[in-house]
Formats: sequence, C-alpha cells, structure tokens
Amino acid sequence: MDPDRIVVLAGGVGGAKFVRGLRALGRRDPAGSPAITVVVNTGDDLWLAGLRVTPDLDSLMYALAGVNDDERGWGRAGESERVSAELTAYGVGWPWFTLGDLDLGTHIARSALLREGLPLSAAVDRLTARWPLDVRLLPATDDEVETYVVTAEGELHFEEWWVRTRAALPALAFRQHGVETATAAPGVREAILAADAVLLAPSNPVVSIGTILGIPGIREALRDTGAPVVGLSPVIGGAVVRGMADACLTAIGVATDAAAVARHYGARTEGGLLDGWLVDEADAAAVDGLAATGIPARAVPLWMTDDDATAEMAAAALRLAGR
Ligand code: FO1
Repeated sequence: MDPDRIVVLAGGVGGAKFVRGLRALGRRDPAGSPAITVVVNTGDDLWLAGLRVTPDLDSLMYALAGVNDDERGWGRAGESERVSAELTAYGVGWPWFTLGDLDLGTHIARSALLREGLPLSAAVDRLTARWPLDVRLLPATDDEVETYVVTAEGELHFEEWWVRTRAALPALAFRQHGVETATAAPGVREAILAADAVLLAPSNPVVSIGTILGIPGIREALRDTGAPVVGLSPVIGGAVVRGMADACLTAIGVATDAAAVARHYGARTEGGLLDGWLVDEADAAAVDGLAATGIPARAVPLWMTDDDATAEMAAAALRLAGR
C-alpha cells in the first residue's frame, strides 16, 4: 500500500524533536514508512547583518540532518563564533543574538539564493538537498511575514522579545507583519488536501502553530482536507515543556493547560481544527471533558526524551487519527 502521506505543522525546537521521532517511526517499518511533509513556521524569520535568518526552518533542517546543537535546540553542533565577534565589534547585527560561523554559512547561502531570485521554498529545497533528510520541509509562506510582539515599550521583533528580554516584557498582542497580502507557499495547500493525516506538533500554539494558521488559505485547507487533524499538547501538567509558550498563551487569554490549548484550536465538528488531541498521562483527567466538547483525546507519555519516546507519541497520534 502507498506509504501514508503525513503533514506536520511545526515550529522550531519542539517541532524538530517531534519530526525526528515521527521519521524514526517510519524507519521501523520501511514498507509503510510515511512520506512526511512539514509545514514550518516562518514568523520568527528576520533580516540580520544583511542576511535572511529562518530559525524554525534551520532547527528542523539541522535536527533532521543530525548536525544540530541538541542542548541549545538551535544552531549547529561544534559551532564557533569568530565572525560573530567581528560583527559585534563593528556594531552590526544583535550582540545578544549569536550567529555562529557554521550557521552563518547557511544564512549566507540562503541569502545568496534569495538574491538570485529564488523564493524561500526553492532555497529550502537547495539547502536541504545537502543531507538525506527523508522529510520534505515547506515554509508556511514564501512571503516575509514576521511576528512582532506589542509590549509597553513598543513593538519588538519576536526574536528580540524572545531572546533579548527572555519574554520578560508582557506581550500585549502578537502582530504578523505582512500577513494580509501573504499566500501559502507552493505545495502547502496541496500537501494538506492530499494528506492521509495532519499532525499539529507540540510547538508553541501562538507564535508557531498560530502563525502558520494565520497564513491565508492554510486554515481553509485544514477545514477542507479529508485527512483527520490530530494535535499533541505542548503543555504537560500545567506547564509548558520548554521555552516561554506560557507567556504567549497568557497574552491571548488561554490558560497554560493541555485542555485549554485543545479548546483554543477547537473541535473540527464545531468549526475548529481538531479531530483528536493527545495529552500527557499527567493530564489524563482532561480526556473525558475534551470528549464531551467534541475533541476525542488520549493520554500518553508526551515527554520527547529521545527518538523512540517521540516515535511512540507519533504512533499514538496516528492511531488516534485512525490510521
Ligand atoms: N536563541 C537564543 O536564546 N539566543 C541566541 O543567541 C539565539 C541565536 C539564534 C541564531 C539563529 C537561529 O536560527 C536561532 C537562534 N536562537 C537563539 C533560537 C531562536 O530564538 C529560536 O530558534 C526560535 O526562534 C524560537 O523557537
């Protein structure tokens, strides 16, 4: 039978771990190894030191290539920072946003391809061709749609809010600059409509998954696809697994709670997104309530401690999707 066509909506750090586990699942059964397409958040992207930097696409590319810095969750393993020190000495870029030497190789290559006139999705194909990822990465859009955070001190690019202030400045709102005129990247809608299953990775529901959903055409494709849509909670036991997703959830009035995030995405039968939702065993008590609101749920271990654990989560999500 055709391998399943699975589409994952994902951000960077959590998304990378999840997709690596989903890929590992396929390797267990090569006969049925799924064809995986990841629609990746591009709202964190920015021009810095004259280069186009795409954090979430890079986290996924590096993690799937096995060249990522596993501790930090971003950037390259074995990195050095000689050029970054020079940029800081010249006062170019952000001294608090480190662009490592190997990482700069990626940003220079991408910027060169973009300057040749390639759209971002074509540049991603060129960069990822260097490694056998076994996974297709698609930017959510080829247009520059950047997330800005409205704070009492004015609007900051997401990366400035996230990295320089460590999300300490309360986010009053999130704005996607340029989203009104953006379109989904080539292949995104088609992949969602042709999918056998669509998974929402345990990424930040506001600035990663939410940003993808905000790109015109993507939410409609999710409504129209014949594929079941199943999400995995990024919140375990009332706390986010990593990062500052709770600061983002609070900003949009959503409780940092596995069931609250599911309700935020909404039941597909009620016009929302979800045909199913996975919570961690710590949140098993939420399962019945979610079913009562039209969201079938299961409680399974959701800690992505390694590829095997993550593969089990992915298998549970596909089972819930009725694969
Ligand atoms: N995160 C940090 O906390 N400090 C940094 O200096 C930093 C630099 C950086 C450079 C390139 C890149 O692609 C990502 C980088 N990140 C850094 C991580 C980034 O904030 C995250 O990958 C996402 O944007 C949030 O999920």
